[in-house]
Amino acid sequence: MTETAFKRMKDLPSTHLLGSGTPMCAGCGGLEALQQIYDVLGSRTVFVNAAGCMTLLSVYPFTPFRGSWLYTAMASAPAGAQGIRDALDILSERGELPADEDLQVVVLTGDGAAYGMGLSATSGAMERDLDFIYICYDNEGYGNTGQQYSSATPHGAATATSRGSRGYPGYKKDLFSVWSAHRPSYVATVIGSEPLDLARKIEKAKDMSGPRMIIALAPCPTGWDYDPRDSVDIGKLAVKTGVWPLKEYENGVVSHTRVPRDRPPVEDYLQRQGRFAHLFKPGRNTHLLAEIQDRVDRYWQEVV
Ligand SMILES: Cc1ncc(C[n+]2csc(CCOP(=O)(O)OP(=O)(O)O)c2C)c(N)n1
Ligand code: SF4
Ligand SMILES: [Mg+2]
Repeated sequence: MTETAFKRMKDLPSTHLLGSGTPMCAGCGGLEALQQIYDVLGSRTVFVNAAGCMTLLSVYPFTPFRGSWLYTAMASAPAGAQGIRDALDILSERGELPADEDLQVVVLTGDGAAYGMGLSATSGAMERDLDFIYICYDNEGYGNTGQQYSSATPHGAATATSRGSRGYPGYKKDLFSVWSAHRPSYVATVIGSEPLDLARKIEKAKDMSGPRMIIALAPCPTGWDYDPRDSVDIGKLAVKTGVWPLKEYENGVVSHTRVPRDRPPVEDYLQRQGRFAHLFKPGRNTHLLAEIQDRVDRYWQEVV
């Protein structure tokens, strides 16, 4: 990129994340959420990123962010965040960092890192009451390496490493509860297709201190196998059918920010995605579909 083009990018006022020219898939639900989140957080943010799709946003020495970016090993992003927070605090104590130049430290990882490989480092960071925000964009698989299953993959989904008529035999880990059990300042689920709910939660997190944990379900046309133009519809269906509860944890209390009434059948969500096609063709897997619906129903019976 020429210096003039770089200067022009820096002058653009409309959005904090400069999306043009990024090598992401069309319709990426993770990027959709990140764009909205960054617009609320603003450029006084340093992202600490573990390997995943969003890493492709950064091509050394450039990123599309107005703020800063640090890349870490996959399991270590929260440890990297600790180092940055400590350095900023030391500068501040020495009087070398004016308050209005302090940065919000934000971990950005996929579900492979958040639900699995980086969970130990995250647990430690919450235990130390690290002042940071963690954003997990959850595309329910190891997307960047070809959508192998992760601990966030839903039951029955086909992935590169769970093929066959029943798909993934495991169950999606309840990261919201795992994180909440650490009693951090804040935990919330969001999705880019519900922008007002997302903005309200990120604004709230921005004004708090301590560990603030966000999980954004990230519809992924490439890994979930659907037309990129359907990303917003599929995201909305995840919420309407009750598959993706929108909720928050604060001071030991979990509250739902949207309780879907008259939930359409989960099938309406599953049918739109090639990763669940084996549940419908060549014949309906009635047993598995009923099991998936039953788990969602039981979740909401306990809520209301
Ligand atoms: C220790 C380690 N193991 C494996 C990899 C290879 N790797 C790079 S990106 C990636 C997928 C990460 O999945 P996730 O965190 O869900 O992010 P996504 O790719 O889905 O955005 C993997 C396995 C790595 N970088 N480091
Ligand atoms: S694989 Fe999925 S999460 Fe990764 S860039 Fe493509 S759409 Fe986004
Ligand atoms: Mg992933």
